[in-house]
Amino acid sequence: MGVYQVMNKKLLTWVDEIKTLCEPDSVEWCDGSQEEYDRLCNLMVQSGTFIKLNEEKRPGSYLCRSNPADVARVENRTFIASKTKEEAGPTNNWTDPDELKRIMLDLYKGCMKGRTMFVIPFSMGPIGSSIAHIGIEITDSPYVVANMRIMTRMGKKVIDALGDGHFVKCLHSVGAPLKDSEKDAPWPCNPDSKYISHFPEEKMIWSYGSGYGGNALLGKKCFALRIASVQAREEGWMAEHMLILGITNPEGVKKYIAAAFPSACGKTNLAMLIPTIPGWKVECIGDDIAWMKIGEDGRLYAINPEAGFFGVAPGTSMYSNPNAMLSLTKNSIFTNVAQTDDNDVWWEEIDGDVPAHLTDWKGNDWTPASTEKASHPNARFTAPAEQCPVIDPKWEDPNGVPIDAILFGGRRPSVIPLVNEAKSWEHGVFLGSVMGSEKTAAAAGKVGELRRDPFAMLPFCGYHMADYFAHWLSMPQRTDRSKLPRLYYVNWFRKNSEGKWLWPGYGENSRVLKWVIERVMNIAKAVETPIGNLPTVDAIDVSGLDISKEDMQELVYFDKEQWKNEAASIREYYTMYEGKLPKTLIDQLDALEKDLQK
Ligand code: TSX
Ligand code: MN
Repeated sequence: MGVYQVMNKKLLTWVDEIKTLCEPDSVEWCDGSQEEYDRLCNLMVQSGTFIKLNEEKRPGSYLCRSNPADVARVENRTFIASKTKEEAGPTNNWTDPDELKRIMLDLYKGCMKGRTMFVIPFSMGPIGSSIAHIGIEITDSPYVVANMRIMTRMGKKVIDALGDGHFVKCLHSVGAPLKDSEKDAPWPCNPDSKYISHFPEEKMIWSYGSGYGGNALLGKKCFALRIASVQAREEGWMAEHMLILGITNPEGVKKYIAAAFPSACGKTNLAMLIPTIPGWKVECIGDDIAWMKIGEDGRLYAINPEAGFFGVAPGTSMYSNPNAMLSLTKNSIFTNVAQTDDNDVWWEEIDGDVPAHLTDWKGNDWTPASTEKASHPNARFTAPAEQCPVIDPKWEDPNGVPIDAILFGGRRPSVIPLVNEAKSWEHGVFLGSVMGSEKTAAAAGKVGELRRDPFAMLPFCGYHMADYFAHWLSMPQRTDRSKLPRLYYVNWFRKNSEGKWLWPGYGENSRVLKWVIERVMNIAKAVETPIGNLPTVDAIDVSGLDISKEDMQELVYFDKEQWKNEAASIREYYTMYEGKLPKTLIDQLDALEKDLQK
């Protein structure tokens, strides 16, 4: 338990205020120590929230099963409570901030009865970095404390760095007060009432009712994306839903790339990919979020505001992502995965044979004959970034790393080539604004339906998406445009007419990264087309790869007629932004349509 001095008056007042409102049994200031972490994990083992995994197989690690009604981010309960609906824009749920506060203050009243209220000081980004920011999360969930210790820099050192300075107020409650002597649930939450609320003007987050992931670990999506995107716009920097990787060629030249993908495109896999081309190396700075600021030399510098990976477990294997598998061999938390009979973890598509018996994510017996999945499709691992075998030596550099290229991508079985270089910054912003994926699973919407997810920020932009486009477009006014990264659109998911993947993906994507950085170095070939600069058919290094010339031709091909349809679809999509869409983007679309007529 933290026994340390807190001098920040605003912080002390706020903690007092929340204590009076939520009426916890006790208050603990988290110091971030290993002892504190171990103590809380042991308490959760005793209470039935955590299962200690096999110490031989998975040292220092725990399994946790959530309430089946609390398994993912709840987008329809996520609110941007700006002063006006106009500021939140058409892509966000807006609610009047005063109204929302009235409702939530009522919910928060006495909501921590029978529980401990934890105060978590955390830094998003290396402590002391000029790109980093501090938050304080108040929560009644020890699960949140344990996860925040892996996902952020947390504890006393943050209080020391904060001094009298500014912090983002993050309030979280599982919304399940305990009556006298009532036994707690393993995963307390409020199945009836959930609110994930953002107050952009006040830079404040109020979350109620859920203990899961981005609903509860408020540093991640709520702060580092939704609130930070607002701060970034006000202050002239960028808060983006991007991985950051370093790539080194056989001559030892190193470049840094950031990349935005919607969900289910393998962002974490790309962030720590093992190149198949000899002599090339990829190192990981981060797998989810990039904060980027223009440095003194005019270049764009990026930090990973996080300190861990909160990754989707199902699908992760030594084939899809060996470095992720090696990151989670110890000191990790697993939520909603299956449990093996020797007390290790299991999930769909993990390496090896399917065990004859498992305990599934709901705690029930499972055999290969079961009709349900053993792990939940959104089951997660929480693993320290420093455990990644290819973590970049500069991943904690307070100055960040200079970004040479930014990739946008999505799952597009047709139309979109393997890689396409934007003609200019403005053209790249156009490409980012129209990116998206065709649906693969029928969670919501039809399979095959194209869902645009601009910059992969659709659920994460804290203000009007058209204003966000305008902010991107303003970057060349903030520096010499030649110093900005080059922008690319990639697509690992193109299929042939028989529905077979044209590109092998995974480690072979290093061949595309090679073309990208050789374009940056002005040594790779491209042809100018109406949609952007495409690799010539021989420009992508396919040495040692079993791929036909015809498939390669199809991968870098663009079809005029298909693109006329794509342009029409973009025009239709743009109507949702009505009068707010920057004219520059309409000009880009007009120019594309005109070029396609030639
Ligand atoms: O993560 C993926 N990446 C990026 C890797 C760095 N996935 C998995 C997506 C779900 C999270 C991919 N799936 C990728 C990819 O590049 N490509 C594909 C499609 C694909 C799947 C299997 C094969 C090929 C392509 N297998 C064979 O060709 C044998
Ligand atoms: Mn993400």
